[in-house]
Amino acid sequence: MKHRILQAGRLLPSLERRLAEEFDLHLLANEADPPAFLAARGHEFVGFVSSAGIGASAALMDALPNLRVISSFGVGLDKLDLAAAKQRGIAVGYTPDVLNDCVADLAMVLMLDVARRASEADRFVRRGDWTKPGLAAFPLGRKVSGAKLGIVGLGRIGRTIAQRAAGFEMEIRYHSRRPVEGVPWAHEPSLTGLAQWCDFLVVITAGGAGTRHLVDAAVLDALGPRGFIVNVARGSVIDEAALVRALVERRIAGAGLDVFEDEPRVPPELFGLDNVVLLPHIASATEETRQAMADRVFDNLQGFFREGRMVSPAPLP
Ligand code: NAP
Ligand code: 8YV
Repeated sequence: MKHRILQAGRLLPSLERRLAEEFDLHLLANEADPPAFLAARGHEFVGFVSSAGIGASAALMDALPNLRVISSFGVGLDKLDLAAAKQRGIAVGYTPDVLNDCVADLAMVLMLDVARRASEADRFVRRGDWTKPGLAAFPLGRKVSGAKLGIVGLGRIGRTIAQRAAGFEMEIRYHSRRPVEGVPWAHEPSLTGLAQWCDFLVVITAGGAGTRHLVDAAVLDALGPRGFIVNVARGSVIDEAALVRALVERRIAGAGLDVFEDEPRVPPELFGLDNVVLLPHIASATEETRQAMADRVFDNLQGFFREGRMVSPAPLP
């Protein structure tokens, strides 16, 4: 008999097909009244497939009283209540490592784009400004190669960003709660100190309560009018209201943002600023990486039911 699995949201069609072949899959997205469905049929499910963006709350777990495993599409666990899962004996799988390359690549994209004004220059050309007689020349950008890079969070992705930045001959330091052993980059115990030192501050910590507004007005002021910030972690890690103020008042040089506090809502004050690059949370969004993430979601679930262990079990508190 096939295990009965509930899926939240929609995933890659190829993953949904594989899940439907292996399991008795039900899509919560097809239900007109999900809470009523969960109340009536929640007891049927032993597995739950979710994503970093949706997560799983304690209330959801309560609505699935026979749940044994959650397999999440993504590495971020900030929306998944790990303590509640542990308390209920529910195993959790996620997709670390397979997305390191693409998230790190996108951090470089944002750094280069905002500093070299690439998106702004593209708008300049499309508007026809390049051909307008008498118009001032396009403004100069800032050099990335050889600049000082501060990385906030030297985990799997942070390290991958550092490796790429080393290829740009950047001087690299990082901030995290503990120094990381065996890396050639200097640990900076004070985030404000790191911001003061660097030209580019790239944020790639975990999200959640522990890092909420880690980058606040004081850190932005330390970064200063020559400093750029890039966020590929979670919107919650930066005090977004303080960031908007700092950008509007030109107290920092610019920002490259893939993530926001209340996605998909982006503060409208940012739309008119040329020194800001805004992306719709696409750091892992390549065909190759999303397929690798999909494979890991499937392998975690299949591994749990066939062998009692997942390829990538999430660390439970
Ligand atoms: P990871 O290996 O667990 O690294 C997380 C890093 O954050 C660690 O170095 C950790 O170091 C640091 N950290 C945690 N709490 C901190 C704090 N309070 N202050 C300073 N540093 C802190 O995770 P990862 O795989 O690199 O992924 C990082 C995050 O990227 C994910 O959790 C996810 O939210 C985000 N992400 C975003 C996208 C996207 O599409 N934009 C894609 C993938 C991942 P210490 O514990 O030593 O402090
Ligand atoms: C996800 C992400 O693809 O992995 C994460 O934590 O933020 C992205 O890679 C996205 O959230 C889809 O759920």
